[in-house]
Amino acid sequence: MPSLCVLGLGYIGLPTASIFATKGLRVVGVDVTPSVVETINSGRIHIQEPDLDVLVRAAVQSGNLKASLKPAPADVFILAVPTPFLVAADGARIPDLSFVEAATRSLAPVVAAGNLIILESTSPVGTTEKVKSWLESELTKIGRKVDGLLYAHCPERILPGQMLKELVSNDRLCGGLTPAAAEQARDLYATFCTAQIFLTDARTAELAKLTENAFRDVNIAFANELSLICDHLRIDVWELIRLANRHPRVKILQPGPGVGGHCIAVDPWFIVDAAPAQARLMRTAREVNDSKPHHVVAQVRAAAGPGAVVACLGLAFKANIDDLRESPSVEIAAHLADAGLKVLAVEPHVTVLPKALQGRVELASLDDALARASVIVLLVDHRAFANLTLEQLKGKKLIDTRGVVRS
Ligand code: SAJ
Repeated sequence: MPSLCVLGLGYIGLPTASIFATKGLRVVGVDVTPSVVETINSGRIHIQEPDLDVLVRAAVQSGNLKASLKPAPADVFILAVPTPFLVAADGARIPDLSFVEAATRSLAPVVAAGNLIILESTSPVGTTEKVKSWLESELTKIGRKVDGLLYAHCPERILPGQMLKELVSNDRLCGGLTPAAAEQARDLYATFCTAQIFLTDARTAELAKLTENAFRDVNIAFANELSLICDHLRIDVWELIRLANRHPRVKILQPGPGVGGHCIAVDPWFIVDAAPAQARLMRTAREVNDSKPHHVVAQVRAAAGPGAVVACLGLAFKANIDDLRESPSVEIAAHLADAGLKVLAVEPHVTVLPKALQGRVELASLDDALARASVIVLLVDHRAFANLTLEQLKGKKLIDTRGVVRS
């Protein structure tokens, strides 16, 4: 069995490294943050995902997973570091590949002939080719010559909240810079992946991953745009979508307070950056989704008198998870506090508010918030809010961005 070195122990790298380790491969997981390395080596985790703690504990206890600050020699290297974007002065979103470049260059002292280097990070088209040229230039710099390196892009498609299930059961793409690289990557993932593994070239795999998230973003934007149209025309958008979806070929998604998370709100920009003249629909979808939190803030401000108490139900970026990063709900709560309203946040999945809200917003229980607030803004369709009724909210103003509260 090949040995592995996984660079980046976040939401993708940690489950991936751990599942390989539990299948008997020897894995060194690398992270630049000392506390992450210590936490994992003690069999604990620094991120939240159902059952990930059990998997990581099993991987560490088996002796097959070791975390380290520095890469170690291995047969296969997997890059699973973040690929965010930077906002330029003119507002353009520019992919930030600095983490991928740094991780790639860090491999130069340890790679050996015939090693396979897999880029798992969601990346703009052409990044796998860049990985090759960064590594080659770093090898030249340190005076090493390493033959026969193979490169592939194998994007991750797992859904936060169901990662461990989807890691095993989702179909995978292996895009090689050469067919041999794609084949080797396929053989590796077949260790744990029970679904189909499709081979392609690296550029197609890169664009396929971006396309999947752009597709979802455009579809969510359609639903969000409908919600704006319905607000304008005083039509119930939930009823409208329910009825339109009775058509056999119509499947409209659900509107919400905006699109959060680290993928769908980011990846379409990589396509827009690469093909700005062509990617008109994707750019507009991003703009529609990014504007939705401002629409919600305007609705709440119109409903709330000066100094009113507003209850924000949910802060996570989507239902039934505790991930508050890049969450439109957090953005909305912050804007409402800025507007001088007293904001109570109800988020059953956390015990501490994110920094952006600390000292400005009060974390409250659902009962407390419902008793004190005159305006209720439902932001996340958590199971904890599923039984709310209009009767319970009598006398209060309700802005239900997820269509949860029923009569
Ligand atoms: N949302 C809506 N309405 C909907 C569906 C979603 O407003 O009908 C919102 C959610 O509330 C959330 C955002 O969109 O704020 C994104 O949520 P999501 O569940 O659609 O997706 P993510 O970001 O959790 O995970 C996505 C997935 N991609 C696709 O479904 C195409 C996942 O498979 C990817 O692996 C992941 O991005 C990633 O890492 O790229």
